[in-house]
Amino acid sequence: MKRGTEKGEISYKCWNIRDYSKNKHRKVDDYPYGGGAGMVMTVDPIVSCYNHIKEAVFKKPKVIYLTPKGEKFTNEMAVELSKEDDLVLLCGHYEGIDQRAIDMIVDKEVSIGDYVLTGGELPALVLIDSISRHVKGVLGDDDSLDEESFSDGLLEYPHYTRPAEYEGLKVPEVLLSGNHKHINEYRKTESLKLTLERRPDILDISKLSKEDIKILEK
Ligand code: 6GU
Repeated sequence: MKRGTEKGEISYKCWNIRDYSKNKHRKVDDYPYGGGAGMVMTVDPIVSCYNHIKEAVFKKPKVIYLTPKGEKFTNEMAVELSKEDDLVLLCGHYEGIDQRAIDMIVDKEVSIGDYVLTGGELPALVLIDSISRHVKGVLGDDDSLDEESFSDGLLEYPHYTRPAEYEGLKVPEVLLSGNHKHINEYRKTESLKLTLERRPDILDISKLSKEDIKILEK
């Protein structure tokens, strides 16, 4: 983030919705119509804040509302969103925000997974990190964008670096062999085995070769 910011490739800014409350106590929530537990964020401070933000950008920014009921965030989504000029990440709190704020300004509702957090702030940071690394100038020379986990639909194989032996634990022999055919086979096998064991839900059998199937049958 620091590198991308210094290069001028990305920038980010925080707005506090409370600053847009017209209430003397800077109140931004109220009881839900129809009753029920918890509080709901009111529509006006959100829309006023959005209108203020819109003045600062060239064209209409894409507005993403972070909510546990949103569409599940994926790496694919990160790549798509990295192509946008401006993104507004709207963080809900309490039980949620007034539906009219969503209807008026939100383009997409996004969740980062099946668990409940107290607010959208941490999910917003997750999106910022994941989206930014697809913007040129953000990753350094030693960082890698080829997302082996996910881009080929398999989890990544295990990595090793020096020393070749640590407290009796050795790096697999094949990685020291210099035989790239064998190294690639070893890595593919480890990726396939790990994906089957840990994430069978992402293993797309129709995309596997005969050789891959043989490995998994072992
Ligand atoms: Cl985007 N918001 C909240 N509050 N909880 C979540 C979430 C978002 N994604 C997963 N859990």
